[in-house]
Amino acid sequence: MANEKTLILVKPDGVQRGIAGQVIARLEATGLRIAGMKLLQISDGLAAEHYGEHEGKPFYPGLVSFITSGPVVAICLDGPNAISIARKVMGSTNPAEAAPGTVRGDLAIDIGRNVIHGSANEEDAAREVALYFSDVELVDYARAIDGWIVE
Ligand code: D4T
Repeated sequence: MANEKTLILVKPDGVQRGIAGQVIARLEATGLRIAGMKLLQISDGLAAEHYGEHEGKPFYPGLVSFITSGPVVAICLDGPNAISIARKVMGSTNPAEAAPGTVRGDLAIDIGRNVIHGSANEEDAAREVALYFSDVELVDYARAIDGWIVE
């Protein structure tokens, strides 16, 4: 099992709706380890760096104005297959297609207000974790329960 780090954002809608704790609890309950976490306001510059791949698409201006519209909670999760495990908990991008039991399936209805971001692959994860966290903000620690989570 490959150990990975992934970048999660509880988007401004999740913070404003007061469901950030629920979202974090669902991710935390998988057993993935929280390596970094903070509340921040995303600047226009950071939004452009984060969502550069979508520049030029019809939904890009709305995406940038939404992600900069209020604070987000940024989380770095660490563990075996962290990227795909977190994506599974998040559910499909469009909440209308997201399975019940997922964050987007249970807590959202609109693709433009889909509560959570998670890195899509290893390359994006490395880039995004470095965008939001400096080395000293990522804490490497063991948990007494680790042996009950990973064989
Ligand atoms: P993020 O990046 O937020 O985790 O979402 P996904 O990885 O699941 O999906 P994405 O990169 O394709 O889309 C980024 C972001 O744009 C919003 N969006 C997307 C939108 O508002 N309208 C659209 O048509 C699409 C495709 C939702 C997520």
